This record gives sequence, structure tokens and C-alpha cells, in this order.
Amino acid sequence: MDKKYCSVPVQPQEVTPKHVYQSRRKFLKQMGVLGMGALLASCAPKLPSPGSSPDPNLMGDQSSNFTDELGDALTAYEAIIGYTNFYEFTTSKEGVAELAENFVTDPWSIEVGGLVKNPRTYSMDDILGHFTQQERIYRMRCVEGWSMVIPWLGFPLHALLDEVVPTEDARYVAFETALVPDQMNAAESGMFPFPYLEGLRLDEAMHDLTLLATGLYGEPMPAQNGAPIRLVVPWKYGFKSIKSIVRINLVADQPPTLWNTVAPHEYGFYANVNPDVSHPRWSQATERRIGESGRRATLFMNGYAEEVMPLYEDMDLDVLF
Ligand SMILES: Nc1nc2c(c(=O)[nH]1)N[C@H]1C(S)=C(S)[C@@H](COP(=O)(O)O)O[C@H]1N2
Ligand SMILES: [Mo]
Repeated sequence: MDKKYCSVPVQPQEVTPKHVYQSRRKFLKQMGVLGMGALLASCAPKLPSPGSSPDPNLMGDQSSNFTDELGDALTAYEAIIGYTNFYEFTTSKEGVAELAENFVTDPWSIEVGGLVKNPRTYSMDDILGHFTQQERIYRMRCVEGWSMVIPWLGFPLHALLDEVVPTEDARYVAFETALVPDQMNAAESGMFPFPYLEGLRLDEAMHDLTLLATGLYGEPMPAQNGAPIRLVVPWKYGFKSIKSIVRINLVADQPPTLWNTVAPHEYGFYANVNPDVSHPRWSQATERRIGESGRRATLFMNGYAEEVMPLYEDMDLDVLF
């Protein structure tokens, strides 16, 4: 196997995501590294260097940390950071790190407002000091038909929404990526109407699986993966997981999103992973797991159906996309 994409062995086992994250949390707590500042200070030298597989000593003796709850191996760190979609820099998936070298992500702040009782602008220090960072191992399924298993660091979006307190009228959450043309060389190419916009229904945003991620593999978020903070919605196609967020707005009506605006017949607002609903130009039945050869079956709701189906009880499955 290509060493670059070599993954740790699959260890099938029955572990719920909650167990995974709690065991990991316990580990981080034992290490005294809950909270990003401490994590970086005390843990950085021991973290897996780019090019290595997860270090069993670092990851603790819970073998679940090498796989997701389905027993699928974590994707190698260098694949996760070396194969990315960040169209403000380039439509190529490789070389994004180099193009994003001058992207300034510190200092950073996120403005949270709209239909909320306590509008607030958070600095990244506020965010990291305030919300306990957890590890969450999630599958990521891009609408293009490739996938990864990524150990994110972050916290559930509902923790932040609970603080700002949505009003009764708030029904959707709108997200916006930074737009800094002098640091993002494709921002003004005219190919896309940036800033990148995304949105969720409020109940989707409040779901415990919905994460604001600030790092991966125990390291701060690389620029190309959406530093310093990005959304991760694991049961939806990857494009919903908007990067480098500067604004979160609670709104009454379904907000415009970039992909739905440029190609509404190809990219729906919901964009739930569904192997039975083809993209107009290709099937969504299978996917290429980065690091594996061949293709594997795509799972309904990307394997999170049990957790998220209650959100869609009243909806026609055909319109889920
Ligand atoms: N701002 C912004 N967010 C974005 C994108 C983008 O081009 N710009 N690409 C999306 C797509 S298509 C995918 S598949 C995921 C990829 O996340 P990753 O590169 O960290 O794997 O980010 C999503 N978030
Ligand atoms: Mo994607």
C-alpha cells in the first residue's frame, strides 16, 4: 500500500460515538490537557508528526481511538491535511497548504448574532477558554464521492447556541466564511460568489453530532482544513462543513448557501448523504475511502441514521438532498 496513505489496521468493534469521545475525554483529562491552550503546551511535542500513524502511547490504550465506531481506520494525518477542498484558494485539492500559508487566522473573531437574546463576538481565546474541546471521530463524505475518517477536536455547536439563546423566531442558522482577497488568491476569480455561505435548520444545528471544530489529530486546525474554526456536520455531504467561520446568524427563513445558489439542481439545502439519490452527473451509491483501493458502499446518512433520522420524520426522503 502507498505509505503516504497508509492507515492503521481496522479493528472492528461495537463502540458508540459517545463511548469513543468519553474515553478520549478521560484520557485528555488524565493528561491535564482539557482546553486548547494546555493541550498545545503540554501535548504538542508528543503529537504524531505529519507522516506518522497515530502513536499508540499518545492515543492511550483505548484501541477505539484508532477507528471510528464502525471499526473503520482513521485516515492518515497527511492525507487529511494534504487533500482538501478550499475553493477560496484553489479548486485543486493539493497544494492548498502552500497557497494558504499567508492566511492570517490569529487573531480571529466570530460574530454571533441575528435572532438571539445575547449577541456576542467571540475571540478564539474566548472560544477555547470557554468550551471544552473534545475529540470526535467522524466520517467525512464529500459529494464528489471520496471519504475520510477524521479525529476532530472541537465542541458541539449547541454549547455556543445555548449561550447566545436563539429567540422564538429563529428557525435556521446561517454561517459565513472569511473573505480576505489579499490572502485568498482565488477569492476574486469570479468563479464563485464568495463569501462561502452555509446553513442548517436550527434543530440540525442543535444536534449533538454537529461540531465546531478547532483542530484535528490533537493539533490546531491547519489553514487548508478551515483554521481556526469550522463546522463539521458528519451526516451531510462535506460542502455543508463550512471552513474559517467569521459569522453565525440566527435567522427566520432558510438562508442562501453557496452551492445551492450556484447549482440548485445539483446541491440541495439539506444535502444529507443518501446513496439512493444520485447527483445529476454521477451515482452516490459508492465512495472511495482515501487510503483504500477500490470503492465501498455509501451509508445512508453517512452511517449516522440512528442518531439523526428523528430530525427528518416529517420529510419525504427524496427531498432530503
Ligand atoms: N469556506 C469553504 N468551506 C468549505 C469548502 C470551501 O471550498 N470553502 N469546501 C467544502 C467541501 S466541498 C468539503 S468536502 C469540505 C472538505 O473539508 P476538508 O478539506 O477539511 O476535508 O469542506 C467544505 N467547506
Ligand atoms: Mo466536498
